[in-house]
Amino acid sequence: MIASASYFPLWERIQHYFNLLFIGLMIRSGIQIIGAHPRFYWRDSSDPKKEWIKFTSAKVPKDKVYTSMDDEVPVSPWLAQPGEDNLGLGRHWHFFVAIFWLLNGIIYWVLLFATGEWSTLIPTSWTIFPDAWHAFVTYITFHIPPKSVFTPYDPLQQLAYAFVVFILAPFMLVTAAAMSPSIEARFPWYLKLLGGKQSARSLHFLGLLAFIGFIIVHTALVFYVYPPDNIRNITLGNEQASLGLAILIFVLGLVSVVVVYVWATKFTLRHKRLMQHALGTVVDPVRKILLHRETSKQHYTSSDITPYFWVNGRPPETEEYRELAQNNFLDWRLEVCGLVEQPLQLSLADLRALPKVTQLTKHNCIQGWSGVAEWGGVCVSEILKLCKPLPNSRYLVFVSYQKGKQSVKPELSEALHHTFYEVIDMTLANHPQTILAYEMNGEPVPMLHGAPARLRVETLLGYKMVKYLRSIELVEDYSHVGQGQGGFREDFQFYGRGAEI
Ligand SMILES: Nc1nc2c(c(=O)[nH]1)N[C@H]1C(S)=C(S)[C@@H](COP(=O)(O)O)O[C@H]1N2
Ligand SMILES: [Mo]
Repeated sequence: MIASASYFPLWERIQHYFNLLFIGLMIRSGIQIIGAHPRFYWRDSSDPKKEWIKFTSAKVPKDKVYTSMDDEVPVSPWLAQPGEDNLGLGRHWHFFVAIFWLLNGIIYWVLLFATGEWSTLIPTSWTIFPDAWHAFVTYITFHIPPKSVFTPYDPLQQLAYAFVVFILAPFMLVTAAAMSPSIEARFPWYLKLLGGKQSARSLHFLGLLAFIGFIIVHTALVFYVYPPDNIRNITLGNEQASLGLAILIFVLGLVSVVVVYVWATKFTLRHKRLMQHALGTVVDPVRKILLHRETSKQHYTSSDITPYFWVNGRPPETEEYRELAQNNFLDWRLEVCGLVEQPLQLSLADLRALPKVTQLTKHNCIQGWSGVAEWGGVCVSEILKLCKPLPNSRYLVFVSYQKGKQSVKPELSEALHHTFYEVIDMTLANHPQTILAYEMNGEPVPMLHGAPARLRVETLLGYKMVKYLRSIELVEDYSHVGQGQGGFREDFQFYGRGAEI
């Protein structure tokens, strides 16, 4: 037993506090994200018949169009950050906090090894296992080990902490990275290692459960086993410290965490656009530097094609589109306009006459589902060669025949009348697997999946891949388009500006 030395240095106590603050936000925003597609699978087909667990009572109807957005479940703001059906903002929070949680973790690791504190966590003798078993039996039979066992942790505690710090936390990062469409597209082998997108997502979820389980047991034991000493250690770092002061700091610490959580939730729900921008200011540069330039190296095989492929976004309900469809899209013209030397009106036959590419790729919806299909069409770079962008053109605005219509909530009623569009920049437009697809799995693109042509950008999330294409406009700046956020989903659902994660 160490006599009175300060077991827990100040840096460790401060980092413990920040870890608590961050992990709660990570869990709450994670729950928000789960609500957007409350089903888990092991296979990338995301076939609801093959889910292994779900958090919705909804059944997927067979007789009508049921989109993945219809399947979303709103989550109470008491649980999720920020709550309701705010997937976009929940993701902003998740990535924003993840950056700081990771930084906190890295500093912690460095200090652990720099100060020799590591020896309190990393076992150096095999006897840790029988000793930990012994401790387990002690606790499970509602006994408390003698004080002398804690140096400063008991063997079971030491193993559990080492597991969380050196295995569980890195595991969350590894499985998280495998869910980014750009990482999947650029390093398909990495995704394979984890058994695919849905397997990575399921493993990430199991990691969440492990974290929650750990937090519950950890907190329970703090209050069950020598609580006054624990509260002194957590706050003041040693067991000789004043208990009154320790309790005061402890309570203030917890209250401050609750205040931050309540503020973060209320403020985000009240100022969605502001928070979309504020959190994006931190997340966007990181995402852009790491992922924006990665190109897709996906080459799945036809045996990977998933028979089940969720739909998101219904076919346009206008007379104009109905007539085009009735006539097999013979009269359809894709307009290419804006800052170009040569404006174009391309028929389907024109598109088919251009060099054709086919690609077998994985589609990743922001909500969490995935599917593999073969897409056939023409590279967007070919279109750019034809229309000759002017030097000041920087973005491509892909406009749909469809009006965004996915919610009947009053706050989104504005969205009912807005044309679906999404913007990508020249870098993405010139990626080799950025195509206008007019075929899916060897057939003309089916109505539900975007007939007669839709965009495919294989390093991005699905929401960028506009279906039912009407036109492509080249612009220097997109702040005048829609609500100016770079797309329908960014405008009305507060999704991130980039779609690489
Ligand atoms: N016009 C239009 N395009 C759209 C959407 C939409 O609602 N309308 N949804 C997007 C989203 S969020 C996804 S995930 C994919 C879904 O493509 P799918 O319906 O072919 O599966 O289309 C994208 N393109
Ligand atoms: Mo999506």
